[in-house]
Amino acid sequence: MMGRRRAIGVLAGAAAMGPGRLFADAPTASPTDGTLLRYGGAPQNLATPTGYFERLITPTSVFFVRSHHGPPLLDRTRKLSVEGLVKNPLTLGVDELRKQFPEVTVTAVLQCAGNGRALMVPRVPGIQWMHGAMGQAAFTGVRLRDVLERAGFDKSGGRHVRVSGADTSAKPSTPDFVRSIPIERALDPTTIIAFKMNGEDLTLAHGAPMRLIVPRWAGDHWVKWLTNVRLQKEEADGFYMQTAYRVPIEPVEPGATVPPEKMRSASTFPIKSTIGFPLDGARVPIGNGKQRVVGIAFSGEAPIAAVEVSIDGGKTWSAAKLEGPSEAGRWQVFRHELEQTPGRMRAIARATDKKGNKQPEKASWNPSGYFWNGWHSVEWEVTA
Ligand SMILES: Nc1nc2c(c(=O)[nH]1)N[C@H]1C(S)=C(S)[C@@H](COP(=O)(O)O)O[C@H]1N2
Ligand SMILES: [Mo]
Repeated sequence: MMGRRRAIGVLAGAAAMGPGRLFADAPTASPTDGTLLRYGGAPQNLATPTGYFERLITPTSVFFVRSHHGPPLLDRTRKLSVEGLVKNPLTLGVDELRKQFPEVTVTAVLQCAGNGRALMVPRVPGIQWMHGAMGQAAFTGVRLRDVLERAGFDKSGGRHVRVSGADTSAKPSTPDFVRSIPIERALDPTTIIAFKMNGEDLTLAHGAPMRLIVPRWAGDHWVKWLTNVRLQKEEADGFYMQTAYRVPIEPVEPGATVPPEKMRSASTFPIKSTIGFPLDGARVPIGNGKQRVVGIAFSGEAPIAAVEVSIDGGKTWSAAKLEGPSEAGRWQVFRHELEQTPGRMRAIARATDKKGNKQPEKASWNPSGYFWNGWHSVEWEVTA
């Protein structure tokens, strides 16, 4: 078995080389032994190994991490201020949130917009994530709507909720991570200020003491180490809102340059499925001839309707069984049993949601490599 340090080295190398030499799916580099996969040498960009994408909840210890600047100090008493176009500005710690508002738990996919960027052709700059910049967890907290209502928000003037956290950049030239969400999204009952993940207090890497949860929308909206919520007229200024995390309004040719006015904020993530078992490159004994293909599927637009699996390169497809609650922004596990024969086998998965969105064979290219959602396939070797 390849050790953790070796796997890290291979991934850092893969990131430097770009598509064509991708190792993150190799079974030895994608263990399920409780380690995360480190990208580009940065300790705060950690991927969940693909082998975990066969269960409904991703354990927190192997849940991917993406932090632009690294975490601030751990301070569980840090307060959140709610201000701007509100009648009663508030200052709240986790204790006040728990005492003053009803607690809710939302199970949702947290996915970085750049997940799968390494698979974009032509290559685009940025962290070369393969499949592991996503996970699903149960988040517990209070509704942002309830907090805004308590603050007496101005419904006519306040159109955007600006959110920022306690992390700061080590380099003065790099801006802080500041985002905003439109008021409609802030009032959505699934948008919550969370202080727990999978039943435990939030860990520092995932935003302790509190973070924003914006189900169905990409991870960049899910601000960690939340310290400030400000209702204002305009979208937030700054690099992370006005330059980064933007996608073309209309599809563009691969490799195209897209002017800023033809871009919009990357919000709802598209339909996708990923196979977690078997791992790409595995060698498996034939056994009784049965093999299972297991993975996860989700869409930010609608609940999943079906996942199909093909073992003949996409000529014929069979419906897989779905497990778990069916909701937009929440993943279900799919499971399919097939007959395996000695030699090389390849399985492809594709998903459809209840609005009729179909996972495309090839993802649509965009300059930042966001929302890769092409068909995922794995190859394994069956030994007699
Ligand atoms: N304050 C703050 N919040 C942040 C970030 C950050 O750098 N700083 N990164 C965002 C991005 S781009 C993603 S994908 C998610 C990742 O959440 P996780 O590390 O808990 O998986 O956090 C988001 N929230
Ligand atoms: Mo992200």
